Amino acid sequence: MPKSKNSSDLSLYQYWRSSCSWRVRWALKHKGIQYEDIAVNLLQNEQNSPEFLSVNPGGYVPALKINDQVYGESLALLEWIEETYPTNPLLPKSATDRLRVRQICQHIASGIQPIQNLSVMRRHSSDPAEQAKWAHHWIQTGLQKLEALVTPTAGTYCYGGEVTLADLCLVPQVYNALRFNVDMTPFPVISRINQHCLDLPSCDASAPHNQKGAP
Ligand SMILES: N[C@@H](CCC(=O)N[C@@H](CS)C(=O)NCC(=O)O)C(=O)O
Repeated sequence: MPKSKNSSDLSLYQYWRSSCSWRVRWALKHKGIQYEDIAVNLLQNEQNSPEFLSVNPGGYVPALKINDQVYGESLALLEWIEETYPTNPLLPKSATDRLRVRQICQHIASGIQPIQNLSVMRRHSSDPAEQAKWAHHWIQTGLQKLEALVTPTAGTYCYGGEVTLADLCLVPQVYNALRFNVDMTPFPVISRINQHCLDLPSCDASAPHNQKGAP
């Protein structure tokens, strides 16, 4: 694996409102890593342009250019960032604690977000109201399970008192929930964690409203 000796080696292809991009932006900010920001406009379908597909055949953001190679998949990128930049750790120390954090991440990144993704909504229906209904349903269902999952482990954050990768997945998913008017009242633990996270400078700096291209 190429070693990134300094932050100038990193360029992040991302979209301001993309929840998966927010995960990676937040990890980079949390660890104080500099990166070049390359905006990919999903509403203009730039993720499917020949130019973007030539760097990331997955056709998704985020993608991270590390020493001239481009890599996709936000959770894989988070793991790489954690391994390469261990200061301000985003995973707990013990293997079973890490397992729980990764379970929360996967619940969101594999179990909720993909079903409400743009391409899936578009495939489901061309009617924006029907798309929104679809996303609302899957996010609400996913958050019900997430509330049960994080309740036993939550402190200030998803897993005790330290920010972990689980929080980096949770907050952008709550952002999507609010976009699709999901009532957060039945999810007090998620809502509390979300609010604590939003108060963190690294979370705010990586939030959609602070990105290039945001209205
Ligand atoms: N599993 C991928 C999913 C990436 C993904 O779904 N990205 C969305 C934005 S959050 C995207 O690029 N959507 C474009 C599309 O659906 O065409 C990851 O975690 O990075």
